[in-house]
Amino acid sequence: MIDELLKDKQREGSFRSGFVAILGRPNVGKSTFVNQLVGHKVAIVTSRPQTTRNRIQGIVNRHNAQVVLIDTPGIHRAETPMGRLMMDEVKLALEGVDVLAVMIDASQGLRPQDRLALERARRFQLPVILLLNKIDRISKPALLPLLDFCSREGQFAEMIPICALSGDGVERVLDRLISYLPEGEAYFPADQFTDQPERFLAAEIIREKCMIATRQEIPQALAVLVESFEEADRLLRIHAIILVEREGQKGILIGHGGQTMKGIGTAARVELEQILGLKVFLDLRVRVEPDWRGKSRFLRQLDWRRQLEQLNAQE
Ligand SMILES: Nc1nc2c(ncn2[C@@H]2O[C@H](COP(=O)(O)OP(=O)(O)OP(=O)(O)O)[C@@H](O)[C@H]2O)c(=O)[nH]1
Ligand SMILES: [Mg+2]
Repeated sequence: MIDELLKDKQREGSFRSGFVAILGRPNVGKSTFVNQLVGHKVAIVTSRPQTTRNRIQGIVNRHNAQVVLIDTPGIHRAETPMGRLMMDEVKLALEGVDVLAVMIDASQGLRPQDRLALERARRFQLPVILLLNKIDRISKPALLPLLDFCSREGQFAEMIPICALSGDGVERVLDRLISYLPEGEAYFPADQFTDQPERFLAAEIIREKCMIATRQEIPQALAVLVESFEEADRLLRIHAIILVEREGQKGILIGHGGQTMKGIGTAARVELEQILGLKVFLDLRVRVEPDWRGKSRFLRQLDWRRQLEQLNAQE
């Protein structure tokens, strides 16, 4: 039905489509924004910086347009091979996009750490929209001077205050983004909302629950590898390995009498069942892999696009 509507519009020639990359330093709310507009969870969200590690497309369909939002890892000065891989993902996300959106956390103002993202955006001859997120945390009188300051700092096609968490202002952003897209047909069918296969979304949901359950350096030392993902009789069986870097981290993740891991497993299973609409059996194991973030063998294993190629080659 929606497909038919989209096709009608496309025939009329007034339909627009294109790609938008969302850039910004870690933790400003990029993934929250993408999920909010897509209307489905395509990217995990935590209160910790450097949550997103790969570029992820979230597809937004409206009667007059299809907008592919590309969520990216927070831009920072990378110090580990993992960090450098994340910054490579940002680079790849920028290939062939039509518009750029740079997000800042309005409650913290425009910070020196935002400059890396702003500089990156400036290198392209593309319109740049500045999104001032988390306006629920800032008073109205403080917003005007911030807008004024930002307009002197950079040449933005638009500056839009939003609250990605509640959705306040996000449809306006979408309308403005659409206005910069070329006329053209949809790239994806109307029922597809991400390019990330379910198998890897599952790994991400597990990682999110682990990150939420742990503190300090552990959230960033985690990785999740789905070893098998098999559906039979409306039951999805997922076996996954959670990598940590040290024995102590493993102990914390498992918790007293296994309680922490049990909580993680339940939270991940409940959410996966809701997202995938299937009963899920989840088997989680924790493995210590010293310094996996510095080893290219593991980093390759975590690249879902590469993993997908390998899985397809095996078939
Ligand atoms: N108060 C408030 N919090 C927000 C808003 N948007 C996002 N957050 C919170 O900010 C934190 C970071 O959100 P993410 O969406 O993971 O941020 P990100 O920019 O994708 O972070 P990285 O993936 O690490 O680069 C989470 O705790 C969100 O709930 C907002 O509009 N208001
Ligand atoms: Mg993110």
